[in-house]
Order: sequence, then structure tokens, then C-alpha cells
Amino acid sequence: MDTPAPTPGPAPLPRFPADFLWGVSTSAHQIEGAVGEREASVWDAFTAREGVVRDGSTAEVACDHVRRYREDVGLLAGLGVGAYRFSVSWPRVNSPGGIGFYDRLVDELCAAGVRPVATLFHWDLPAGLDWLERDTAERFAAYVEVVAERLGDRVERWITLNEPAEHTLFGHALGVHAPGRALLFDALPVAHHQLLAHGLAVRALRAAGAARTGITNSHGPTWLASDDPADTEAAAFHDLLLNRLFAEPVLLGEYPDGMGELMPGSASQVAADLAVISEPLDFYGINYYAPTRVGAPLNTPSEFGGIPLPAELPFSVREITGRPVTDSGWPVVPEALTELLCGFRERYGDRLPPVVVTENGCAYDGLEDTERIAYLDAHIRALHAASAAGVDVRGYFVWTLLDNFEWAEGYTRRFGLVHVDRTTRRRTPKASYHWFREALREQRRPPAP
Ligand code: IFM
Repeated sequence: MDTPAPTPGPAPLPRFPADFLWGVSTSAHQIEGAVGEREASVWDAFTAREGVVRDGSTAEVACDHVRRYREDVGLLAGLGVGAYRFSVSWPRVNSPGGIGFYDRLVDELCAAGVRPVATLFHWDLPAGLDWLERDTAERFAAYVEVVAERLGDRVERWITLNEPAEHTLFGHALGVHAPGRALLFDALPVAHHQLLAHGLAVRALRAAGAARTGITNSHGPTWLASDDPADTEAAAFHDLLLNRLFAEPVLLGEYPDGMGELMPGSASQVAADLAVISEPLDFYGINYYAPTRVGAPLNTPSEFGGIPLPAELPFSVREITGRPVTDSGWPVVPEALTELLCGFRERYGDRLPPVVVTENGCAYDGLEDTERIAYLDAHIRALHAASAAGVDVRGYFVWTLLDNFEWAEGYTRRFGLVHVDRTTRRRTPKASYHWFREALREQRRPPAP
């Protein structure tokens, strides 16, 4: 497959500060492969079930990154990103010699002048563990200690968890992701134990003298279906679940709207846990994809990004019309990123640490991916608008480097700047890769006198 010629993008992007961190993100389970060389994870067990992944695929080989990581670091260096956000697989670290892979990866990144940003948990829990158990949080902290000890001298930033809300909601409340439990509101202990794991991990990282530490949550504005009080109430509930439940314990040291009473343990235990969970952070990671339009329940199942939602939920998701949609069916609404960031700044004021957008991207097919260029261009401008409005934004990471295993969607959604052939795993940079490289080059150019 031939690399397309660079496609001219729209007008030059606005300038960001010289120390702004530009990067791309990936996650272990979605790209690594080499599953036989590590312990099993909940995702291995889940994808072995019939009918849970759209194309029936697994991540057994994925992008074969464990074997091709040098080539992938070459792609990052060629792109000219300052940083690379990857995740460390807990099951791999548990396996003999497993951490050596990350040691080599981090060395390769440093040698290429790309700063490593490590996420410690991106959904691939060791198969024997369970977030319903409190003990998993303590085990997580012990694993984090091992990783920090080995990589702490070179990792630039640490992210404890990736999107605990989605892991709770999709994996434990709705059952469409691993471990495949559909517990609805009985999944709340999973939220609390992940948050506790986050706080314990921050303490373990600091004790190990590690560099800057944060968490990554996925957020997006909740838009009202109408001004009707029933819709307003339903939207507030959606906002609570997606935007507040995982942010406020971390930023404010409290659960929103009395949710603390629903968490496992006595009131004094939950209060003590919140003191751990709210350890001050160096940055707050936000993944943004799209807003959600929400109304009162309709008594019929609705959908969220292609995921069926049960009718028992106290809200329903409505279509956002008049917008282009990506191959995932998500509406393209760049200005909602400005709205989100300004809204967070307004809601949390000085309790909000500097923000890093740790994921933003879209699924489109093809090497001449002009839609992706338009998407990224518009979102980077929206980010700049938030920064101009006073939000302290320090970095932006594109999701993602390589077309990869998109969880329950298998390989049917291509989010990469680089195309990966499903049979040969050959990498081919797309037009968006060339566009992003030029945009980064422009950012590095000294400003005109
Ligand atoms: O692929 C995922 C990633 O693992 C977490 N954030 C959203 C991405 C796109 O769905």
C-alpha cells in the first residue's frame, strides 16, 4: 500500500506555547499482541466468548507491537511528537521478564527524543482479579511500586487510570466490555475501588520519587434534549455519572450528590478513602470525543455510541442531528471541547490542576483521511479557544498512532494516524499523519519577529 502524498490542510493552526506537550496515545491491550508471553487479562477471557466482539476478533496479535516497537517508535520520531502516551499491561508485568519490554520501549523512546507518558491501567486487569474486591486496589498499588521502581527514572508523566467511568459502566454495569458483568447500579463498588486504587497509586508513585502524576477521565458536555423538567433531571443524572462521579472525589475529596452513601464500607471508611483519593495531582487528563444529548427515559432501549442502553436507566440518549458523524456514529462537535474545558474551569476553579487532553480522535477508513484532518484541525482550534479563555491546558494527545483493536468493535473502527494491514501488520502513514507532522513542525518554527 502506498503512502498518500501530503494533503494540504486548512489554514495554519493557532500557536501554542513552546513547552506545550504534543503527543499520541495508545493502550497495551489494543496494540501489543504477544498474549502468550504474559498472564491472561479479563479481556482475553471476555473475547473468548461467542458474539461479544463485532467482528469476532481478539487482540491476540493486534498490531504486533511487542515485536515491532522499534518501528513504531520510528513512526513517532518521524511524526515529531514531543511525547508518547502508552499503557503498561499489569498482566505482562506479572509475568517473568514482562517489565523488560517497557524498559526497552522507554529506552527507545528516550533515545528518539520522545518523552514517555505511562498509563498504569487501561482496562486489562489480570484475569484473577476483580474490581468488586477492595483488595484489588491494594494489589494495584503494589504493582505500581514495581513499575515506578523500574521506569521512574525516565517516565515524564504518570497516569494512574484510564477512563474508570467507561470501565465501570461498559464492563461492569452494562456488560458490553470485559469482564462482561451487567450489574447496573450494583457496579458502584467498582467505581470506588478504582478511585481508591488511583489514590494509593499516587502515594506509591510519590514515595518512589516519580515525576508528575495525574489521572485520565473521559468527559463530554451533556446537552439537554429539551427544557422540560423531566429531561433536565435526566440530563443532570447523566452529567453526574459521566462528568462528576470520577472527577469530584479526585478534585474535591467528596462524592457528588450523596453518592458516597452508595459506596462500599462504613461512612468513616469512605471518608478515609476519599482522603487518599484526593491526593493533589500535577495534572488532570481529559479524553474528549463528543457531547451527549440526554432526555428522560423513553421506555425503549436507546444507544450510546453504538452501545445499547437498557430501558431501566433513568435517562435516554438522543441523537445529535445536523452534524457529521464518524465511523463510530459519534457526532463531530469540536466547540463542545471548548465548552467542556471552560465548564470544568468554571465548576472546579483552582481545584482543577493543569489539564492535558490525553485523547481526542475519530474513526474513519482509508489512507486519504481528510475527515480525520478536519476533525483534528477543528478540535485543536477548539482547544486553543479554551486556553485563550483562561483554561490552563498543557498538552494534547491524538488517539491514536495505529489502527488497532477497538474493544467490542474489534478491528472495524480505524482510529490510527497510521494504517495497519490486518494480515501483514504493515504500517502505512495516512494523510493525517503527514498533516499532523507538518502542523507540529509549524508549531516548532520560531515565531516571526
Ligand atoms: O479506543 C478507546 C480507548 O481505549 C479509550 N478511549 C476511547 C478510545 C476510542 O473509543
